[in-house]
Amino acid sequence: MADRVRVRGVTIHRPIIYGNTATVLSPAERELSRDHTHRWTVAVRSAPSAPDSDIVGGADDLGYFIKRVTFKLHDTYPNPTRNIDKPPFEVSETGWGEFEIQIRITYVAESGEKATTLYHHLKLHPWSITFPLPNAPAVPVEPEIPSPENAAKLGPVHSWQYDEIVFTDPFQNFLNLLTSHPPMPLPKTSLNKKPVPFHSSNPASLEASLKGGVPEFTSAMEKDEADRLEEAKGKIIKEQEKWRIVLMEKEKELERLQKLLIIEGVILPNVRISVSTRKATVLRTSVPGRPSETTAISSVGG
Ligand code: SLL
Repeated sequence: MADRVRVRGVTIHRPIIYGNTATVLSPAERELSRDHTHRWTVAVRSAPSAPDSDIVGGADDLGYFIKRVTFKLHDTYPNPTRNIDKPPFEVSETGWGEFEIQIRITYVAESGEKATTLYHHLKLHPWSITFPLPNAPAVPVEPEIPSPENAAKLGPVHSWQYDEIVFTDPFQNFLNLLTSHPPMPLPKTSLNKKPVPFHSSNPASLEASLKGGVPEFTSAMEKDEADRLEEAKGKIIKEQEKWRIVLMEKEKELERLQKLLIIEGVILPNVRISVSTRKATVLRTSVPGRPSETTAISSVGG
């Protein structure tokens, strides 16, 4: 019974990745499989990759705490809800289009934890720069969907997201289960010089990923991401300061022009004969070097 006691104040997490790889079907395969153009695998895996493996992530078996992963595919697939009850938690298919996949992770019964739902946009087509890079024109550098021949040359497409499943106040027995399966730590840096998984927030990673190779998650990525966030924050503060000054100048300018309008007597037809116009006349006569305007104002005001 003591096992069913929650350990208050404790959080414990497990790093995972979820996402997909995709490759272009060969011309012969494309002949055979109707309109299908790609073979893809969507998966939930442990974050570190096994040494010398071409598989992204998956060094640890997650079956000790995950009971089932349900992948909800597009309705154009037969039996779109795919339940996977043992590792590897993945679905491989062929198809022609990208779509959103709902991924539902159910934990082992003794965890007493509610299921987690994640979403992944199945990516078939190579990453391209379709967003503005600093100092670059905001136009696509390459077509969004290359020909199958060109896509094949670029190699497999990878789209993976790192995440951490956090358990708060876990049951004692579940905590024991988790601590008896420590996750393999991420390597500090990429062991086989594999490029980091591409993310649009980090254009440099696109360049790296275009060199080919299998991406691998490393703990250095976390630091890099933190550095990028810090740098972005600094840029935003600078921009804010710049625009604050511009705003202040514009407000001063507005005030000046408003005064001028009053002086010119054109601010509102009914203002022309109002007291403010007379006041403006007084004001304007004190402005040196513009005597002709003073005359004009006087005649309006009068
Ligand atoms: C699109 N909104 O139009 C998306 C839908 C659906 C992709 C993509 C099914 C393959 C099959 C398949 O590839 N669906 O017919 O078995 O791009």
